[in-house]
Amino acid sequence: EVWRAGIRGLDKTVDDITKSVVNHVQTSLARQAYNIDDLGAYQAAALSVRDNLLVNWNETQLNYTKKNPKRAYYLSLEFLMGRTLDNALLNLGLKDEYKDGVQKLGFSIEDILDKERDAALGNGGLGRLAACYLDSGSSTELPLWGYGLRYKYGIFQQLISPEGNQLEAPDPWLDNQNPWELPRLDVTYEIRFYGRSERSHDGSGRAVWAGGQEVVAVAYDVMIPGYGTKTTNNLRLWESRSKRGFDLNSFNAGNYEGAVESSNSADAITSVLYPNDHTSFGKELRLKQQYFWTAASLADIMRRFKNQNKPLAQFPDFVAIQLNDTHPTLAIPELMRILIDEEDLTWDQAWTIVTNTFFYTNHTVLPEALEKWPVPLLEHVLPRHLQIIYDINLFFLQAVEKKYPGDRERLARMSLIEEGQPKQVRMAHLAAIGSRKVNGVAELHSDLVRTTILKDFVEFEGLSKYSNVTNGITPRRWLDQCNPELSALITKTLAVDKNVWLKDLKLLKGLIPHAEDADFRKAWAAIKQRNKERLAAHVQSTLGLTVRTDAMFDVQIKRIHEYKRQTLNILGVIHRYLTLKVMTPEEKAKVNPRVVFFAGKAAPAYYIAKLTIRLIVNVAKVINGDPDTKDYLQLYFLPDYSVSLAEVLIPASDISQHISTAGTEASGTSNMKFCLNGGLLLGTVDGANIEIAEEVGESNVFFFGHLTPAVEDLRYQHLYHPVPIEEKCPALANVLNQISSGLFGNDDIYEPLLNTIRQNDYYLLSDDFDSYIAALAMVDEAYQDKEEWIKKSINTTANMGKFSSDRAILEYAESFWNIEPTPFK
Ligand code: 26W
Repeated sequence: EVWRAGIRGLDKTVDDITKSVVNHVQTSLARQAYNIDDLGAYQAAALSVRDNLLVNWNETQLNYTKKNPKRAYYLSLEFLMGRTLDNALLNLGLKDEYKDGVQKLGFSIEDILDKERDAALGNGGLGRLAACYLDSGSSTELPLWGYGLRYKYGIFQQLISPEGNQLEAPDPWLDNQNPWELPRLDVTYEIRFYGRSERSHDGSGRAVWAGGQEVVAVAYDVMIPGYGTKTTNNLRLWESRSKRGFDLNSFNAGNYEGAVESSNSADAITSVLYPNDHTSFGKELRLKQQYFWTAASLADIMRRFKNQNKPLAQFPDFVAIQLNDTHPTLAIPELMRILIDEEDLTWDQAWTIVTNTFFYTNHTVLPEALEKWPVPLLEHVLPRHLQIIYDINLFFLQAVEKKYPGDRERLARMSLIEEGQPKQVRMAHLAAIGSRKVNGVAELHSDLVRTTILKDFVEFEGLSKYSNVTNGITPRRWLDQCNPELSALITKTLAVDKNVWLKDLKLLKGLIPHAEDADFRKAWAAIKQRNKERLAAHVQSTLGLTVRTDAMFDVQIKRIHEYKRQTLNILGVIHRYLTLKVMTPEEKAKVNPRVVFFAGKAAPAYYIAKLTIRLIVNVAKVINGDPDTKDYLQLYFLPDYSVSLAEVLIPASDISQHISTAGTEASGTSNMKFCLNGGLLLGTVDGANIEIAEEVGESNVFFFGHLTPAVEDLRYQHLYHPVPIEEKCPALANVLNQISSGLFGNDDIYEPLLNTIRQNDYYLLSDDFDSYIAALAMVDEAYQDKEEWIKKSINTTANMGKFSSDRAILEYAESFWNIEPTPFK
């Protein structure tokens, strides 16, 4: 109660709340309270909550201005925020009051919450991680700001055609106005593109970047409330606008239209989020997005620093900038440009500042995901930056040459420039040498970064720069908010206030002894059951499909990608179906019914991933319609996966699948969300699965498949000593042949997908299929013993404390950024 009373700004009682909501209906929305619908009620409630956040937000910024601590800035091209209202209410501790308040006005809080559209400014893991880190930054009271882009269209809306094809529709998420953003029309910067790099005429000989096009960046601020604290940090998103300079020449020539018309190209920069993850296309507009955002963010950071009147050499004492993957790497040459061309520092002075300011997190080692920009494109769009990159490269390679004289191959491998037609700039190399620290996102992945893609750099610069911070998730959204009943049971059982354990997640260990208590297990299982019913009700109301709830719920939800191997899962489902088809009624009676859920988007141009969706949808039609099997196996592809859909699916899962080819999934974060909610994990020895098993115990995880060190060899075998699939894995060959023979549609539409396995099978499905099927059988067997299963579920949740994003963000704060919690009364 004390912490809540302390953070209240304006509205304290249910009466205050109803008054403030009605006031917003009448003044902000200009409507009458008696004819307001759920959407109007949502908007008014959101504006009322926003008033409360604003009080804290203002005080937070004032606190920072007064104390002037070192600050960290998280630069991310994606922030996958999801909905805000429920989270804001929980973080403010005002959920019950608002529930009562809107009820007094004749509304249900659930209906109102459901009216909010997701803010889906991200593709998947990397963007959702950024959102969790912001929540944790505020909750641990760190001076941490986010910088990103205010896309007009978020990740596309996914529709599934009757044939099972993914169709993409735009996501105009701002159409109903966004109550959570504050336009800052006074915070603007002019960002240049194209033009030329010249020598100045003032005798100094320094470079001047001139001409080209100028675009205006306008700030929009999003408040990030901490849980149980007043600290409310800021996420600043940039919008591009054309510079509406009035063209007097056109005007005088009688061309009024031409004079007021703005060019589309300026607005285009922040119009849409690129929907690719793990593939880089080298598109000019994407390059412009990256520069526009990093230049605006750096200008803003520099302006804030300069307000303090400190020498530039102290910049790294007040500023740490985290690069979320290589997407913001242009910030490195941009800061060099500012320091050399505008501030007149020497190269060495500038480079010292730069390399003490930036930190780089790598999120993938897949070669197709490593960003490279064609030199001719960079030269055209950012001529001065290309010169700076060449200079960085020159000095760097000179140092390498000094340490390894005559080692030309090493120089070629380490160069920022990859030879070829055209030459390309390797952004991961630039990010690595321009940063103070480089990290991967789980132990195994950080090892792979050190031993594969950045091996030469570790050798040259030393191991201590290359480290690990295992990812985390916020337990506020991913337990308290999405699974309120489980959260309440945990609070009651631990007998501590929920605001204590939600901020010190290791306290969950206190649940371990209760796994032996039959009443507790009963309560635990009943909550899982109600979460399954909640999911079934959601599927019923959104898709009109009836899901049985007395079965095991088996879930795989994530971007559709070959390396994540949804294909392995669907082939496993078909294998199960074929097995059921030949069973006697007696055998079937022993089968444990299973409902398999898939959800996830495929990049619009990713043909094989789209075929996978099509296969899943068509297999579902056959299986769900087959009277022989439908009591034992159901299959659903839920369209338009989103943060909000994940919040319903995750608490309902008994088992979830994280089955990437070993060494390909950097971390995974949904694996953590499932386990925190008492779902067990079926997975490969990859990413954070490994650390989850270390924490919860291997007996509570179902592992299968080859290990990372074997992968390279197996791929070599596939290429040079291929064994026919019939011989190598007859069970898999049979499944593939059944698909080819038309069991799920009588054409050869799936052949290109099946051929990826029959031919070089890069992701090793044929190597892992048998052990996958065996693992599924072990899951079935374990599930038969309900009491044991519930114990596993409880012990899993109890041991997930490590994976709080509070732990992760504090690791960044302490070992990288050197920033400290900065609370205020
Ligand atoms: C240039 C195209 C592009 C776009 C996005 C390449 C790569 C990306 C991201 C780095 C992909 C991504 O989201 N990676 C995921 O990051 C998560 C957070 O660290 C990890 O949990 C996932 O394993 C990783 O795939």
